[in-house]
Amino acid sequence: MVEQGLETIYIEEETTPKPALNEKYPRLYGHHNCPFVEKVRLAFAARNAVYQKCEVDLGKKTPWHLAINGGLVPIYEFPDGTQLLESKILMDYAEEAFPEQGYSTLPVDPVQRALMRLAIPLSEQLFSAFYTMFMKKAHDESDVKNTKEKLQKMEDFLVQNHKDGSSFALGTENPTQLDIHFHAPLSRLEFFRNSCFHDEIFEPIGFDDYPLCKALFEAVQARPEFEHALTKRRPHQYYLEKMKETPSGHKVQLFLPHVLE
Ligand SMILES: N[C@@H](CCC(=O)N[C@@H](CS)C(=O)NCC(=O)O)C(=O)O
Repeated sequence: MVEQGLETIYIEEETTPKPALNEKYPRLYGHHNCPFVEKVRLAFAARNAVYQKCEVDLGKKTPWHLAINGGLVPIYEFPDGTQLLESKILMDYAEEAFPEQGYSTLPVDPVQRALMRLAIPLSEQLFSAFYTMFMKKAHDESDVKNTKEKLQKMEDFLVQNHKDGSSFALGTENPTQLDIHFHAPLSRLEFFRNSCFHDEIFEPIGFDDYPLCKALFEAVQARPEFEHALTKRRPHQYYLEKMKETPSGHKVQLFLPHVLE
């Protein structure tokens, strides 16, 4: 058997067999553009943890992937075949498995940790608000209003917790899990800028009117340890272009190969 290292594997066809277990390193099955997988990559990057990437075409799911968890990513697989699912579980795993490496993405103070967990749903609410706009593709005032309200809630949280010298949500030196969660919808909003959805989504929402949200996005993007873990603008915009050609109400599954870094 050929020894597997850290080279990225691509699963591009429904008939592609499951790759042999990597005997040396864990493997993250994912997709470059998936925000849940991105969160896991960032949490692992903060802990300087090494794994092999396996990029999956979610429009051409293999039977073995469907059998694992219905065809979702992320999946984290150990050399012995044990698999862990769910992005939040994996973010905590990264934190607990590598305590001596990199930095912690949890605030030290338990009150701040609790605040962080209370605030995570703000990112999920923002995501679903603009995803609704994006799925409909038609301009709808109530969707714009809803998205702006959710963005304002995030901005208010950032104002309340702001500390001079930090653009992160809890005023920390390094990003926390909350920054990783907030960054996911904020980056997808920012990536509408100058995209094929600029006029329909970016302009009416007015992302630039939420300065602390924007500063958080920029601070996460500027971290050198995240450089190879972040979803890049151009691959995301390929997906937006495909979405633009698709009838309203229809989803585009994250595809391969030309969306890659
Ligand atoms: N609760 C899961 C959600 C993961 C998820 O929805 N991933 C999307 C890609 S962004 C997916 O795998 N979609 C495939 C599908 O819906 O069939 C997590 O947090 O890990």
